[in-house]
Amino acid sequence: MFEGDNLIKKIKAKIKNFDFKKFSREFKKTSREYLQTNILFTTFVLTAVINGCLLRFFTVQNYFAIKPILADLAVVLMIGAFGYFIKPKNQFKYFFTWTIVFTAVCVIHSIYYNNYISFASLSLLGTTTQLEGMGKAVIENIMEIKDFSYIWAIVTMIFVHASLKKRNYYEIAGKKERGKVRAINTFIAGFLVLVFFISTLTVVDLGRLAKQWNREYIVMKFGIYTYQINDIIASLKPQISPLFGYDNAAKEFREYYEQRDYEEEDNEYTDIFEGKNVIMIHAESIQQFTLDAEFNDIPVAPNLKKLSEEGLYFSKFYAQESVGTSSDTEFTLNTSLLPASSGTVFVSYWNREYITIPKLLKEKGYYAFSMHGNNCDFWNRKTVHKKFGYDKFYCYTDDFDIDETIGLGLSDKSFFSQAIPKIKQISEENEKFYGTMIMLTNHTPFTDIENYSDYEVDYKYEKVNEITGETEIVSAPYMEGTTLGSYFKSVNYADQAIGEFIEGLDEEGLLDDTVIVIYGDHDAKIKKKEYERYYNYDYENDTVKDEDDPDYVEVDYYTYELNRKVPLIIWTKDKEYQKEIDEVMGMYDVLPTLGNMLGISSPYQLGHDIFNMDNDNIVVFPDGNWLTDTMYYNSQKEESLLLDPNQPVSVDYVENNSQYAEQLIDISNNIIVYDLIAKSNETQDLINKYNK
Ligand code: GP9
Ligand code: MN
Repeated sequence: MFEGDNLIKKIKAKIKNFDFKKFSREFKKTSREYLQTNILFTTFVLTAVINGCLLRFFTVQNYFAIKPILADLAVVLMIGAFGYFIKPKNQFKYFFTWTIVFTAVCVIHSIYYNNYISFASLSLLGTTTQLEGMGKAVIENIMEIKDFSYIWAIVTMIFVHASLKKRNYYEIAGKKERGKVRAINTFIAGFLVLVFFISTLTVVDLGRLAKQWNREYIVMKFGIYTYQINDIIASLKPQISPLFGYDNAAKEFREYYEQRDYEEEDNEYTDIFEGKNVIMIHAESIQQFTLDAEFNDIPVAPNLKKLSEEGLYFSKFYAQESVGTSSDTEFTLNTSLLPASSGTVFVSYWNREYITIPKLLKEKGYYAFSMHGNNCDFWNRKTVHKKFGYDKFYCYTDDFDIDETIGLGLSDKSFFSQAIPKIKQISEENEKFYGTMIMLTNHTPFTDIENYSDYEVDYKYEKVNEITGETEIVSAPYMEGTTLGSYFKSVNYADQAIGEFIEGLDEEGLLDDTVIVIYGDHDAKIKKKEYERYYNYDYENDTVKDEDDPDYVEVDYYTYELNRKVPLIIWTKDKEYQKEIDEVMGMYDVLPTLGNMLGISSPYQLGHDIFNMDNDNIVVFPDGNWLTDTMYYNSQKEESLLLDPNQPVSVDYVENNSQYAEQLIDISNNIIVYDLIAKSNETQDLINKYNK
């Protein structure tokens, strides 16, 4: 007989003789004893884990998914374990402090998600002025009762503690509890849950956790607490990560630029604006759909509409911003790179070398300036603009008289009117110039505008008066009193300001040799449900049409995402170039496209000249989503929408584009984190020139 057979026999006998009843009795007894002497700890664990689920319920909506529950449990157990090193009568302080921390994490992310449809990142705390400025927006716009529902955990802990104290629980537990043993056992239990959780992860999951750009995905798979810990580590990354992984990043970077099949050919737009002045109008939060919107036959943005018809109008143009919003757009537009995967370039990676439009134009004898009516240090602009090659940044009280404040700072109308004499002077002192005008008034929460605007967003219609029998005009509130309604008023104001600016420039003769470029910097981050009212208003009953109504327009994830597009207009007074370009295009295509017209390009640009694309452009978003003329791909859910159902695509198409998107995000992020442009031999000569 073999040894193995003997062993199997023994095991079989053991199983046969195993007293299941006794085992289950003992298990029940031990569990009961455990629970009776660990009430506070159990409450702590349960409240934290339930809050993790609740947060996912209100945000990414996978509340019962097992993976994030395991991850939350592991984190809470391992942190909670240390509480057992404290005597029972003092343990409340420890567990309660952590309950407050966990609850705060949920509340903060819940509020943030409401507004940004993403999770907050600590790396944004880098600029305190950022917080000050956003404070108002946060309070006025985005807090909802559900964001505070997590506080039940704190209340429960207080309640449980009070009742335990009353029945002498802590003294009894103090006699029974062997703190160190319990601490170690609990920690091991947490660790085992963690190991089990890790065993369920895929390579993609781990890769995304490390890269941190797909925030929603991380919370969906790893839970909010792991996300938070990961985010703290990631926010230390600017200091730490350049110390690791450089060789790999540099190799990938070299290979990418050596091997990529990229050559911008000349086309009918090449050098058309060579030597002309350029004024870029950074139109805060203007979305493309506002150009076609009207209320009671009065258009919301008549000036922008007119400019779009008189110039080159890119009607499917998308910003590619991440958590750095305005600043990310400035970065992507000026460099044709994507924003940083964690943190923001303007705050954490501004001191790297980038090839920017102002630097490239300065090589051609331009004077470069930027202007903004808000705090000079907001988004660290004062430092960054200098680094990006602007000769001067005109900002707030340093250069403007703050004679009218709307929302976050100087009103756009005052900003533009004060800017004109400055631009006049610049034009007199310099042969040619490149200027960026960063608008401000149309910034969330849009409420201040109600005091300045007489634009109406109600619904006026004719109705027969039942008493007099006469037809009269009546008004239904429609978008009045809603955030989207205030937004339309605010866009109308911004549109007027742009109109006045262009008129003013013309009066000073500043348009004759100048190209005006207007771009929306990102969408207005207005909630989906606001659009439901806009598209489905029943004016007769002042309600929103029912979902069953045949005319009901559904605003789903894809409708919302596709509607985030912003206008891009390239306009000259002579209206020589008029065309609507309706291929999808991203912010990173501006440098290659406009650059071709001005005679500049960056060797590291990741976008393309849209006029060289044959309906095959791809817009890669910093969260890994991508858009082509054929498909919108949601990388968080790994789902997609086919834009033209008659044009099906292959599995390869999706895979190749997803890989391409990841590659661009990686290359770009490596350039940013490891300062690869500065370190590349090729660019050293160029950079020396710029920094003269
Ligand atoms: C702040 C303004 C707005 O000065 O540019 O920035 P945002 O909040 O859109 O990033
Ligand atoms: Mn902005």
